[in-house]
Amino acid sequence: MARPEPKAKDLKAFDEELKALHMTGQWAYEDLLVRAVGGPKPKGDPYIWPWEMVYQKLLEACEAMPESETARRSLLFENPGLTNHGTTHTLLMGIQMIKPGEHAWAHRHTMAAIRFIIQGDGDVFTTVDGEMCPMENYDLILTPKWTWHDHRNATGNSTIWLDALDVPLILALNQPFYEPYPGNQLQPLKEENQAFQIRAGALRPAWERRKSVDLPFRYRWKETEAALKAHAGSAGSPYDGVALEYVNPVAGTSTLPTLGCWIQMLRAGERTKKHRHTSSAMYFVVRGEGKSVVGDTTLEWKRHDSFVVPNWAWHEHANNSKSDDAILFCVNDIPILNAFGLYREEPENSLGSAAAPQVPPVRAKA
Ligand code: 1HN
Repeated sequence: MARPEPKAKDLKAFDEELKALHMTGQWAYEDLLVRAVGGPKPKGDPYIWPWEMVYQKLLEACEAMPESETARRSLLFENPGLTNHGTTHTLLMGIQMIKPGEHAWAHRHTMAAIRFIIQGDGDVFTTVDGEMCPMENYDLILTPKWTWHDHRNATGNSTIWLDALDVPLILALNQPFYEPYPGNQLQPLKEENQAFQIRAGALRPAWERRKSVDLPFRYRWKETEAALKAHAGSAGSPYDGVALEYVNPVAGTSTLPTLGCWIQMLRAGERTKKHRHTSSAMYFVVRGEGKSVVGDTTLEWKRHDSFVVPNWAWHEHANNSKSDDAILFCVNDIPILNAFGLYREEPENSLGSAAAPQVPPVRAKA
């Protein structure tokens, strides 16, 4: 006796059945994979936060937001093209102001942060794990993950700096831990001879094992500017100009495990070639005027503006001046991608347009 033909199952109905059982057939992922031919869509929009607007809002924040224990008077940049909080999908940037006599209480968290000083006189301090770091204009100060940090302004002037953190990444990984400093608002200071800062130079205590990650560190602008000058005659990168990376002073690795910081000089009249990479970047204009073309958007920037370049977006930078250098401070997520071998970079092809992606044949849908 002939066996009955197995009844063909309706795929749509079967998908619904699987869904009710909290399963999905791999075929439902096929669309997602096919859409990834040629790489991701840039996550978020190119966007610029002009300095005059930000500065005005910081002044207003001083009226609206009192000195308040462990909270910070930091205005954070939200990318209009993202649904979660963030300047990019991995990074968060903002500008913070601390008034004369204020101090922001100590706390620590698993989010790593950097400060790039915009207006400081060296008598205001960020204290990191008991080490006082003077805040002078354009210094970079690291507050690595899980280090105690507070900010103290005993001067008569307001101090302003740029904050950049890996908040969106840490939240996406569901790794937030936070602790206000117990009891006292200020962490105690280390003896000077205990400070890490003096252990990271060319002469180091021979009797100690060196700490090599998550270092509290201050990169002085004086030295950064001198390094830029020293490299000014170099070819530099065709895509980023004279770009210097702030490296871990002990291991020579990225600035922090999740954050890469660069200082980039575009010399008078310099215009970079177009490229794209899988990392995202946030920029702060230290000096000069220019423009960055990101995808179809032209961002015209000048001193102290902040802007963002989403990942995998084509972009190029230009210094508008024929006589003066422009300097950009950049924070990127390259270290995150490098940790997993995911960093990719693509130049614009020689014909002046994006290389066409190789599309594999797609199985015909039933
Ligand atoms: C933070 O701890 C600071 O310590 C600044 O100054 C900005 C943004 C998000 C989360 C923590 C600071 C921050 C932050």
